[in-house]
Amino acid sequence: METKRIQEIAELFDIDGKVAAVAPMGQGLINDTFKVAVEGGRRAYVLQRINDKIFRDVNVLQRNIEVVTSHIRAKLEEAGESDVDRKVLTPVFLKDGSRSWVRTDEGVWRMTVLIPDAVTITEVTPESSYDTGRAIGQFEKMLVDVPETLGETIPDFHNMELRSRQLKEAAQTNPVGRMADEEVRRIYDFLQQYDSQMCKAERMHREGLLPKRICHCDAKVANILFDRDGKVLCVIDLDTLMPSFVFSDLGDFLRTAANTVEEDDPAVEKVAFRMDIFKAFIKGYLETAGSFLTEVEIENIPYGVALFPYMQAVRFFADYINGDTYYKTAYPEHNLVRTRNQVALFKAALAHADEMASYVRSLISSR
Ligand code: GN1
Ligand code: MG
Repeated sequence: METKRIQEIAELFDIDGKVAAVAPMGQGLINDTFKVAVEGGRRAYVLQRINDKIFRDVNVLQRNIEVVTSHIRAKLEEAGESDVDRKVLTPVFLKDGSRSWVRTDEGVWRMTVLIPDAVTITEVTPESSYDTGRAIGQFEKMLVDVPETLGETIPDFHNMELRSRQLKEAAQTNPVGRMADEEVRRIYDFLQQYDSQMCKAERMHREGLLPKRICHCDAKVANILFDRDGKVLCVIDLDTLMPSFVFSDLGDFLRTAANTVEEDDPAVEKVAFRMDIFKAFIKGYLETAGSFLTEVEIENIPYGVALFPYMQAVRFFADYINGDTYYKTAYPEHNLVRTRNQVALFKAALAHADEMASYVRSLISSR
C-alpha cells in the first residue's frame, strides 16, 4: 500500500499535527502495523489495519479495548501510580470524535498513542519473567471488576474442543492434499492421543468447576512492553481481550518465554522447556493473582502450561492442512515447521508436569 495513502488514513484520527512519516513495525501474524510520526509532535502513534476476516465484529473489538483501557487507567490513577501513560494503551478517536476506528476501501483501521522509550524483548531472563508474572497477574486482577461483560472478539478463541474439531475437519476435508504425507499423518495421530486430556478445561467449565475471567489471550513475550531498565510497562495487542480461563495468559507467556528457541525455529532438537523461567514467572504470577484464583485454577497450572503449546500446535497444523489461510507464512512449510516446534515444546512441558506441580504446591504452602 502507498505510504501517502497510509498518511491520509492516519490523519483521519485526532493526532497532534500533520503526519511526518509512516513506517511498518511489529511482527504480528494477523494485523498490519505502522508507526506514525507527527511534525513537531510530542508524541508518535501506532496505526493498525485490523484483519477483519478474523476480527469480524470491529465494534465489539474496539468496545472491549475502550472499556478495559479506561478501567485500567482509572485503577492505576487510583493507586497513585506514576507514568500512567506508559502503563496502559491509549486509543485515539477519529477527528470527528465518533469512534476509535474507521473503515476505508483498504480495510479497517485503528490507532493508539505510541508508548515512548519502550521495547519488546525476545530473550527472557528469570528476572524479567518474574516481573512479567506479577504484571500479568496484576492485569487480570485489575479486570476482575470490569462493570460490563466483554464480547468474544473471536468466538471460542481458546476453546480446545473447537480447535480440536477444526483440526479433525481439516484432516477429513484435506483441501490441498497435505494429509498424503506420512509425517503429517504421524503428527496428526500423535495429537489425537492427547485430545481428550487437553479438552479438560471445557469439561470442568461445564461442570461449574472452572470460571472464565477477562484475560488477554495473546500474552506472548512479543506482546509485553518493557522500559529500558527491563521493567514491565504493560501488555499490548489487546485484540483478543475476552473472557477465558486463566491458563490463557500464563500458558501463552510460558509457551513463548520458556521455549529455548522461537516458535518457528526449525531446529526442533533445540526446543526445551525452561523450568527456571517457569518458576520465576509462576512465583510472580501467584504473588498478584493468588488473591483471586481458586484451588482448581491453581492445581491445574501444569495442565494450563502444557495446553498452550498443544493448542498452538493444533492451530498451526490445521492451518497447514488447510493450505495456510490464517497465519502469515514466509515459505510453504512454515506452518509445518511451527507445528513440529510446538509439538516438541508440548512434550517437553509434559515431561516437567510433576516438577511444576510440586513447585506450585511449595509456593502455596509457604503463604
Ligand atoms: C497470532 O498475530 P499475533 O501476534 O497477534 C494469534 C495468536 C497466536 C500467535 C502465534 C488472533 O498472534 O493466537 O498465539 O499468532 N492471534 C490470533 O504467534 O489468532
Ligand atoms: Mg494478537
